Amino acid sequence: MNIEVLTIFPDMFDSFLAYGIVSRAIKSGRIRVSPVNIRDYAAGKHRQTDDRPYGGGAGMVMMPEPLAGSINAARKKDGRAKVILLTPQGRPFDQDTAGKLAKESGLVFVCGRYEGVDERIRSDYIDDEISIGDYVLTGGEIAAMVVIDAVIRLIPGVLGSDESATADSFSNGLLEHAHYTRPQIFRAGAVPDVLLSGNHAKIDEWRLESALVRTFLKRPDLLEKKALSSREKAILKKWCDNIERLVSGQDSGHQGGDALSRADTLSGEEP
Ligand code: 4H3
Repeated sequence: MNIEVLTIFPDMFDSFLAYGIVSRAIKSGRIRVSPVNIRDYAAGKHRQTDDRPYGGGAGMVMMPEPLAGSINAARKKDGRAKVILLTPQGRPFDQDTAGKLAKESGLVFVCGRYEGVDERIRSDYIDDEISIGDYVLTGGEIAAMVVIDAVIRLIPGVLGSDESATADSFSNGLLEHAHYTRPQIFRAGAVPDVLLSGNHAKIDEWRLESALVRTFLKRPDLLEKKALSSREKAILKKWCDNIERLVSGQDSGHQGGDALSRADTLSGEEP
């Protein structure tokens, strides 16, 4: 995949492109990322890229000519490339959008600064507007890095075989299960026995239960959107039943029962 990033601060991308999976994907030739200085397409002695807003008011606006020049140059290299503006007014970015963008042959990211880009650029040169969340940044560059990072890890071959498992962490609509590594005891916390058992069916079951419970506690909105499998429903039902048993035990004046500890597989490992 060919990615061009149009920005007045191309050097901001140096460290982003120099490390980890992103750098490896570039070295392997699976992606090419070219930051382009919009100023290279600006005219005049001062190579100005921003100007005062018509109608007055505070702040500056990105001038249309340098943006049009840099977008046209990118389009000339790859006529099929999709041109994306990073803006708080864009479509909310999510894993689903990342997956769709990963199938494109080329992407051009337009990074605004100041109050944003001239409206005629937005209407005539931009294919898609994306927002990484409901907050305002000083420029589109960090938002572009977020989108590029999420997209390239979904391109076939970019993740190694031992990394690729994490690719379906969000695409199954759930948060990931808890993770543990050595040591087996850290402060007061022990690694759950099931993870040491070598029983992979039991481990899969525990991980699905961990993912479901964490999603319920931290992001119930994700469960509402998701079509649950019968296995997933059964796991959540087990938690319901255990809580019901605990509550009805309290109603009949019973003290200190162990209904919740009967939620065997997780028994207190989840927050
Ligand atoms: C994107 C860009 C937030 C997001 C951005 C986001 C500065 C765009 C300026 C730059 C405009 C003001 N802020 N949520 N900021 O994805 O050029 O909007």
